[in-house]
Amino acid sequence: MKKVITYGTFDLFHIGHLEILRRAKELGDYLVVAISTDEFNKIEKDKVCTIPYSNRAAIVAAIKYVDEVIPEEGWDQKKTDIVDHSIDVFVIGDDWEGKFDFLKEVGSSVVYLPRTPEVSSTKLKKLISKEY
Ligand code: C2G
Repeated sequence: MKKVITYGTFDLFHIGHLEILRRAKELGDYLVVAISTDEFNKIEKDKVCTIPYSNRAAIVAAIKYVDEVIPEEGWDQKKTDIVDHSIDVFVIGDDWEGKFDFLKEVGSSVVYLPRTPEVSSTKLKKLISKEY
């Protein structure tokens, strides 16, 4: 079984998130998604999530491409995740191009996929804030 992992916040879930999960699953048989916790986002990513972790995790877990959801609590867990979950492929959007090549050291291939244009959680937040 070929196992794939990807990481993200997945706040205000949108087509860009769905498309990365769809394409990630195409690269293997089993997809693990590590979702940034509210604390990790706030402290490390300087992002305040609109949607709390529990809801973001439930939404992603319900997606047919996704086989398992785990929390992402820090920048440094990726190598451990890859070893502990016997991951073959690490996938993420190309906005991270080159940033995770070091994961090849623990035997995972590293794939950067083109982002879906024109959509982002930030844009959605701006649209929502204009309406209310
Ligand atoms: N994404 C995409 N197209 C978009 C928006 C996002 O392909 N229009 C992808 C991103 O490249 C990422 C995934 O969707 O692979 C999740 O995006 P975010 O929720 O913004 O995650 P991010 O803040 O990039 O967190 O340790 C890695 C981080 O957790 C990644």
